[in-house]
Amino acid sequence: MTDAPPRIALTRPVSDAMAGCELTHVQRAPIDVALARTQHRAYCAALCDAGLHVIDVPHAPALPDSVFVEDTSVVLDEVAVITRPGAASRRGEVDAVAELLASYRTVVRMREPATLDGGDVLRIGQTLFVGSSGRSNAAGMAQLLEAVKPFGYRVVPVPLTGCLHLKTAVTAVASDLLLINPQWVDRAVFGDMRSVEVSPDEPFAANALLVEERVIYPTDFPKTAAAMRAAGVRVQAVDVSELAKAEGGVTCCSIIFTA
Ligand code: CIR
Repeated sequence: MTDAPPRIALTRPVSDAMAGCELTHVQRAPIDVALARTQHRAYCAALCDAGLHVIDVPHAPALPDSVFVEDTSVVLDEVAVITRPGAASRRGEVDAVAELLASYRTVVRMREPATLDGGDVLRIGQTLFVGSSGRSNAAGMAQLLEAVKPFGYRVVPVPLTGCLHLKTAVTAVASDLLLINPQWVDRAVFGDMRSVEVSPDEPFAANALLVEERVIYPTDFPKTAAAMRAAGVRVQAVDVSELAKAEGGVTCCSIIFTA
């Protein structure tokens, strides 16, 4: 019998410059960087607890948003696509991630004029739903399709209003269950998949991280957490309040794949 290949989570430490992060739909509020680091460590511990092997991308103290590694790549079993992030201030984040991913996958890099953030990409089976956000453009989607089509994936652009990324509006919390804010994305895009709606007074609650049969989920959204539990989802709560001030959620802080 051979051992299953390890499941890996790439993460990146909180930057010293995090207070200078990009913000689009969130008002700037003071960020306690020390507390953000403590919360990020607890998040990494939750990933370890789920059985993932956590590997740090080298610290980038001068890149404010570098903790949000998700945006730098789209990693599938067959290929890793390195994005060209929509915010110019974030383009320096990709090289270190590409270098690490090259140990595990063939790496394909997006080129100008493409822009795309990994936070806009929701994979359901062989479909990559991609948010038509302020960060991801048509050239980005075309280059993503070019990279993944040989492996049988399709790319479906998804209109989005009122939030930063597609996965701010919708994530998968089980293989056949979505968590969605219907104010920001049209549920019909996802066909007849079942869904749990966020509580109307918790609009940012649709970003959940499904890992190994559990969902890592912010403590900030108790009503939506209760609705997920009622639907049979195992919820593991983590406090990520300081990361939320930088407009980040729980999917943003890791890149998860099988080695
Ligand atoms: C940004 O605006 O790019 C960061 N402050 C937040 C990125 C969050 N990433 C994500 O949702 N995937």
